[in-house]
Amino acid sequence: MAVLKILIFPDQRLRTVAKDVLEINDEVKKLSSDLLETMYKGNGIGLSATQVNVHKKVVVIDVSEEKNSPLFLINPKVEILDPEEKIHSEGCLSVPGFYEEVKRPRKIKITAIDLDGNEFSIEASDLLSVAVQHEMDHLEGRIFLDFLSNLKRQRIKQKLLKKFKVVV
Ligand code: QAP
Ligand code: CO
Repeated sequence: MAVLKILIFPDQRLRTVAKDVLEINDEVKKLSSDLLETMYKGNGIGLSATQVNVHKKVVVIDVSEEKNSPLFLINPKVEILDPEEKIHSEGCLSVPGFYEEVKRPRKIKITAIDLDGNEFSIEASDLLSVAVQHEMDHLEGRIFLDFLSNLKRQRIKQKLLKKFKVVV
């Protein structure tokens, strides 16, 4: 396993749309375990391949307290089960130090492939629902800051540009 370098907003590479994984091979398994290690190291609850500059549809999530229940989502698809929007405070390992409230549909059904190549579906609400929607946005090149006002996003951008060496 290896800890990978995480792209920091406003790095334009975070805007790349990820491609479907065509085969669950050793490369995808290595990427998944590296993503998990990178996420745990950063005290995150979710991380997408996009954030480590690999543009494949791979996401890892672990919303457990004990950090012992990783969920790997390959080629995830989402269906909204309850469109009623719920507000949740979100952060992102690519936007360190900033948390903002975002509204999203409260209940979803996720269908994805696991690391054995089997399709599975789960229903999610609460934190897991937020985390899946947040990470799936990354695969489409979207960031939770896109849901904020331009003013708020610009302020966060300026602060991160000052603090980190961001490639724009
Ligand atoms: C996405 O985010 C998420 O600013 C995952 O200094 C966030 O793991 C889904 C993190 C909230 C649902 C709710 C952020 C770590 C981690 C930071 C994360 C930081 C250190 C964010
Ligand atoms: Co994120």
